[in-house]
Amino acid sequence: MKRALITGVTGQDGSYLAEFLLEKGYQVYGLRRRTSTPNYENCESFKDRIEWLSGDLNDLASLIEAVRVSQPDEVYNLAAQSYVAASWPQPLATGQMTALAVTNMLEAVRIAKPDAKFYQASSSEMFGKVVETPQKETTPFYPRSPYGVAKVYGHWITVNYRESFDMFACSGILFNHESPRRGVEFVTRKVTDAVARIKMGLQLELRMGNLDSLRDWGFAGDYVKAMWLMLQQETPDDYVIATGEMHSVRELLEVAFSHVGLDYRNYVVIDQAFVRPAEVDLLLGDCTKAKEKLGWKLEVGFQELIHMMVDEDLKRVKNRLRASRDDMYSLVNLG
Ligand code: NDP
Ligand code: GDR
Repeated sequence: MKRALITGVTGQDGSYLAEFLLEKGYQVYGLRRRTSTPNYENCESFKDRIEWLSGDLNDLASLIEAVRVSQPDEVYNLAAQSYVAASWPQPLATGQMTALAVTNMLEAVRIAKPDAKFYQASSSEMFGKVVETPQKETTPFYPRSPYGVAKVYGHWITVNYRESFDMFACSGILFNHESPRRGVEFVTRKVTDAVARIKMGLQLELRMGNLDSLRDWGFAGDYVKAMWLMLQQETPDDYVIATGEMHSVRELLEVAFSHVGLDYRNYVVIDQAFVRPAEVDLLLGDCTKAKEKLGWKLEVGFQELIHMMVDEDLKRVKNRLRASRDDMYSLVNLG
């Protein structure tokens, strides 16, 4: 039985990856930091099948212990401060969690299980300002946020450990990928959650930032398969994972609102609070290398993805409404 250690397992990607590896018969170890209230929501249906380890990216001792205990064949380093907008007000915390912590994780592997294969969650945010489109593995980086700068560090330290210590370390340069498990502050989920709440009469408007930015949005379930494929190769390498299609935030609004018969123009209000100090105007990836070398392929397209997210949010909102109505009835009956 193969063993995998995942950091960031409670997040969007970590939960899809854990599910995927469990289905493949892996023993999955999930590293989670202490939180004052449990946040297993993304892992709810399979959390009893994961071996949970306690640790924090900023605490090297806890990472060494996690690697020592799990003795993994594969390590997926997904944990990070992953919200770009939060990286301006928290540049140092972002630097610690998204940049330096990668060195912590690489050191833990080098010390406790040097032959483990290592995956680093790099990002299309490293490309930042447009230098070349579509963006591929050889496109120069020009990050536009403290988050993007931190990810560039994480990328290069992974390459450096591969070249310095002969470690099997790969960096996946993934473009935006979304799902019903996406955090609600990211733009796709913010929109689909609002669509559901507006449809059910719980929200009147949606406050947004830059509607003109263009992104290459794919489905997280497809992207975690690419992470795994990278670690199944004979030699470690870096790969871009993307759909090769780009859509504006405005288009996202159109697709999401029209799915429930609404016109976004009646609800969206532009709010400067959501406009960033420096924007990444467009991201469009070329994943020819991943298709040819990994045999990776995309299964869910943009429209299908947004419809899936709206449908899931509608279900969630309706369930919550039903539960609070039931609570109210039982209170009335008790009275
Ligand atoms: P999420 O924000 O959903 O998940 C981040 C995870 O990191 C959470 O499990 C979080 O734990 C954990 N984490 C954060 N800080 C620490 C810490 N100090 N110690 C231990 N764990 C910590 O991100 P995604 O799943 O969307 O992304 C996964 C990775 O991929 C991230 O590194 C992200 O930057 C990168 N990436 C994501 C892309 C995307 O479009 N989704 C694209 C390219 C790269 P907790 O639940 O406790 O907060
Ligand atoms: P991004 O994702 O910054 O690309 O990073 P996000 O969904 O936050 O923003 C995408 C684009 O939408 C614009 N936008 C808004 N964004 C948010 N969150 N809220 C708004 O109200 C809003 N209005 C417009 C943004 O300006 C931006 O242009 C994601 C993260 O998952 C990173 O961790 C990952 O590395 C990259 O994708 C690839």
